[in-house]
Amino acid sequence: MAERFTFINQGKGGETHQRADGDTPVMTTPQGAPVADNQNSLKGGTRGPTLLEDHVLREKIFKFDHERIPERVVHARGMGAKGYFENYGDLSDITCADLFQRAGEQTEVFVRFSTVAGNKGSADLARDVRGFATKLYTREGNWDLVGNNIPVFFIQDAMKFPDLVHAAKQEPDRGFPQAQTAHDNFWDFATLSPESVHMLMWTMSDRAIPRSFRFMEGFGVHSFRFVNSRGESKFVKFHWKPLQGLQSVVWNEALKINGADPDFHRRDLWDAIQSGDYPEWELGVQVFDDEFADQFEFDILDATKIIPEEQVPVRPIGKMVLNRVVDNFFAETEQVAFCTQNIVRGIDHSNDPLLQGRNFSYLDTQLKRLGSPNFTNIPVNAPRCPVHHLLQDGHMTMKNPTGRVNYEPNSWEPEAAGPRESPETAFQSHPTPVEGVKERVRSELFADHYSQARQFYISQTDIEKRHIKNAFVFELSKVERLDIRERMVSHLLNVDDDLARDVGKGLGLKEMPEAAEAAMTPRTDLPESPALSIILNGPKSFKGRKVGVLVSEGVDAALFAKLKEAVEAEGAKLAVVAPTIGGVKDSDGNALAADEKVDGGPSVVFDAVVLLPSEENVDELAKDATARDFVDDAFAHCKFIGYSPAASKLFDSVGLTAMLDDGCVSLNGPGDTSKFIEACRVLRYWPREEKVDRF
Ligand code: HDE
Repeated sequence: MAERFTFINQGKGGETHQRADGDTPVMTTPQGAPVADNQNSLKGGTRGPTLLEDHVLREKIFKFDHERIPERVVHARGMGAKGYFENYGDLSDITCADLFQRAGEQTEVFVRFSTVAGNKGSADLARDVRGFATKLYTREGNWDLVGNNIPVFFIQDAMKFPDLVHAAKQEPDRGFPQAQTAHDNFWDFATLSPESVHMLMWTMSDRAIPRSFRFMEGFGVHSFRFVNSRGESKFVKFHWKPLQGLQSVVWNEALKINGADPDFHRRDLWDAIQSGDYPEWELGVQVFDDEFADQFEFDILDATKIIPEEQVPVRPIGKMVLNRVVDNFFAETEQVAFCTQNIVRGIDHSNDPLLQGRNFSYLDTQLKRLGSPNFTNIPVNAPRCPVHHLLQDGHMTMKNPTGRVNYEPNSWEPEAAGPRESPETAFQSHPTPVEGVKERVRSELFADHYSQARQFYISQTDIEKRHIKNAFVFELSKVERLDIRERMVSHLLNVDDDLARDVGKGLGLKEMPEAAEAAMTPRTDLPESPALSIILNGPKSFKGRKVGVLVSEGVDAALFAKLKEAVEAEGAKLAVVAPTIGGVKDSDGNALAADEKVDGGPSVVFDAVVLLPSEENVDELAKDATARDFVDDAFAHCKFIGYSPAASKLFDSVGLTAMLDDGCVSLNGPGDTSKFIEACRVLRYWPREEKVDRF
């Protein structure tokens, strides 16, 4: 404990002060002077004025006044975690990056997941892109792979980024809406920038409402380069694939989770790691040469395009395991400074104009946020390898450089001369030829804005297509201007006719608009890519998921015990939801502790639910509106529902008795519990959706 509050051991004579009563440390001022009274300020008389002389008070308030730093201009809300990357094998044929040379070698990692548009205090389940930023502390310097959970982006050129972000965030006059794109400014900008249509398909899909950070993919988005020790280079795209499988929530659920638990994603990651259920992602690469790049249908420098995995397979090259939470949220998650420019020998940038712009922006923003070019000395940002340079001074210099030499070349004797260049082991830009006239242009190859949007759409299952349509209708229904709504439908006509018509119908358009004018005729011959569907890439088991069990006094002890056993055998978790947080007595008279009171643990925060009321107390439970919501929502969100015979009264209370389907599994005896958990492996009972989703 003492260490938690001990900031810097001062070295000579700097032992922590100890209190006479044992091992609690003495509280000091930031200057190290012991504090006598942390409750009362210094006053001139018992009821007199506080004295300006009170340096203890002034310093305490001063530190407090300066606790906040500017929040990130985008990706303000995030959650960090620590772990390692383990390399699968020798990749020296394609890259000399040190971390990819030796099988089994581990490299320390820091990850920050985030939402993009909302402020730091916004809710986790916003419909939004998720940031997936990784810092790998390699032996040859930090490599930051600053990606998202969606493999394409809204815009093609960094020049458009401030406008995109302004349009997406709160409208400037009113300061709302918070953390959502369902407003006029965003859709106005997006529909005037047809390059965003592909990304809009992704953000209107369930990718934008992940169930957890643990169940989403990450993408480096841009094409990068791998370079081997012979100086040969190939292009590469990076993918993080969750070994937990993909999973998202449904939109109505997301809206409710935001109220029930705005920290849903943060808490999920924290709880999983703290309970030893460490999330893992495989790092995969799509490697391709210049010849492929030249014959590919689209420009590989265009961040609004993917290379389908079916065309260039993703080769797994290692695994990341997150096995530690942060020690301190501010020190690590807030102060971590990702910079796309942080790359290492063996990896290089490409000419993607978005990436080129990012390489300026990230370093610049860190200076604004962290206040000093010495942010590389903050522990979470400091390389783990030796650092020797002759750069110096500035705000918050943390090291005491010794010696006389701060320039190079110099002719001092080797021990005093300081660091020297090392071309053999250094990062070298791949010598790609550059030619052309200076001009503000966009490559013509970037002009196809619809073909891959269509490919994404046709690759989805019917359920996912329905969700995409519903999302467009929801978002555009919040847009006040009819012409903006129509403009979006005019773009959708270039993507898929059915999609456009259903969205038009959902918006109640009297007439369909003309299709938007396209710079290049959209292609309709791109094949489906199953890798783009979430449902087709779901988990193999129910591991890592959570079952909420609604109980009342007298809950069947044997059934509950069997259920718990089956849930835990699957590697899932069980939470008891009871009328009071004091829990209930089971049928054997034993106390069963509650994890949640029923209104604090609605069914939206669980992957599946079980209703275990007792015959004697079910009527009481059925009178409670939140207990009824628990059942009604679980059914509406297509969750698997296990239930004991007494639960029929709960179904009656919400008018569902006649609608029960195969997703509702009756637990008549202890043997049925494993059957229920097996059913849960597909996560949702989707056939129900058509019956409950009318608009
Ligand atoms: Fe970022 N982005 N971005 N971005 N971005 C930031 O850097 C920027 C883009 C991404 O958890 C900022 O430290 C520009 C694409 C993530 O700390 C800022 C452009 C992708 C994070 C910035 C882009 C990203 C950021 C804000 C267009 C996916 C969170 C605070 C040229 C490949 C990192 C900060 C974290 C954060 C600029 C586009 C991912 C302002 C100019 C494309 C995951 O520098």
